[in-house]
Amino acid sequence: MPESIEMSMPEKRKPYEPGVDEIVAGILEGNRRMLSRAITLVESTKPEHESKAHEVLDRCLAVKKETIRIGITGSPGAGKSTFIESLGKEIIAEGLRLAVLAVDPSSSRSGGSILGDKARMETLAAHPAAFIRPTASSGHLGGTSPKTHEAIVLCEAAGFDVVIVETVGVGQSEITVDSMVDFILLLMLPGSGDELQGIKRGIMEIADAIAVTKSDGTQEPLALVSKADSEAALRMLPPKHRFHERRVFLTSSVTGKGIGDVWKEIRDTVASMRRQNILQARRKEQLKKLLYSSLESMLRTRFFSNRAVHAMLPDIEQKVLSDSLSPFSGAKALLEAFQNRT
Ligand SMILES: Nc1nc2c(ncn2[C@@H]2O[C@H](COP(=O)(O)OP(=O)(O)O)[C@@H](O)[C@H]2O)c(=O)[nH]1
Ligand SMILES: [Mg+2]
Repeated sequence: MPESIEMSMPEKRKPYEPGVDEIVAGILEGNRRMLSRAITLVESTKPEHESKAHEVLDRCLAVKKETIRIGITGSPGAGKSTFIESLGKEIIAEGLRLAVLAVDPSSSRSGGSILGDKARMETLAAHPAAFIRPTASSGHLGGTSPKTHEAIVLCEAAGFDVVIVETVGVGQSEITVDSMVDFILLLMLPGSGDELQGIKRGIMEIADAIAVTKSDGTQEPLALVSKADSEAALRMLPPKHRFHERRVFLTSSVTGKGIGDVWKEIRDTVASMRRQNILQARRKEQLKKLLYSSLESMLRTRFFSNRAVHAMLPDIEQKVLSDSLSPFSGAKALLEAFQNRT
């Protein structure tokens, strides 16, 4: 129908923009094109898209379903996308519908593989029960931002039972992803024992399970050593959930080894969290975080797009740089200008 409207007005080249009702109806029907549009809308930084995005989100949030949200993290090249393809096949084989929100390494400088994620997830990309949405990491390390939470909500309203978020393990991205998923799986390459110290420790603390990837061929003995190392490292860490013991799996996306076990672990853990009401409490806590992160981002947008602030900013910055004004007094002056806006 949109096409016919465009064709009937050939002189106006403005692209057809569906309204909130049409977008929501499309999402609820499971229309992927509408889902994609809605995700683009929530990701948009244009002020005129904000209220439309919020209306769509409000109505999608009202759709309640028992879903599973999984975060998959690890260094570039750890095998995340390939792993998601294998895990995804297990998931859709059970008749579940799967959405993948993937960091697309080809659109960021973080490296990783040269091929886009859609090529890594060939089967899923072509499967009617799966939806893959690559996200550029636009300014957010690891590719996840609070907007990812909004995208999850939209995917669930569109009928997806499982949502996987792929993120590059760089610290902050895990904290962000932990605030929006039920279960975090950390993927580690065989022999990456040094990752168990230092910054990677923080990532281990929020992981619910670890998979040592590429446990096939000549890498197998090394993977076995890494598994033992990871188990030892996990024993040193406080538990994430008191009821749940973190396990380490050996997996291969080439032979399929361990993939089914990982899926069972995720499914069973989430089901058990749901039975004990831990999942519901966790999701409420996550909504609260989303409230504050939304508030912060709205305040920031309004602040920096404020005319008075905009006009004063270069001068204040100059004064701070020339030591004639302290950064604190500068910030205060800008805030006062913002508060006095008409
Ligand atoms: N041998 C082997 N290679 C793998 C496996 N999984 C991924 N790879 C290879 O590792 C490279 C990086 O994989 P990719 O999924 O793009 O990693 P990502 O950057 O973490 O998403 C690719 O060349 C894959 O073919 C595996 O289970 N076994
Ligand atoms: Mg990838």
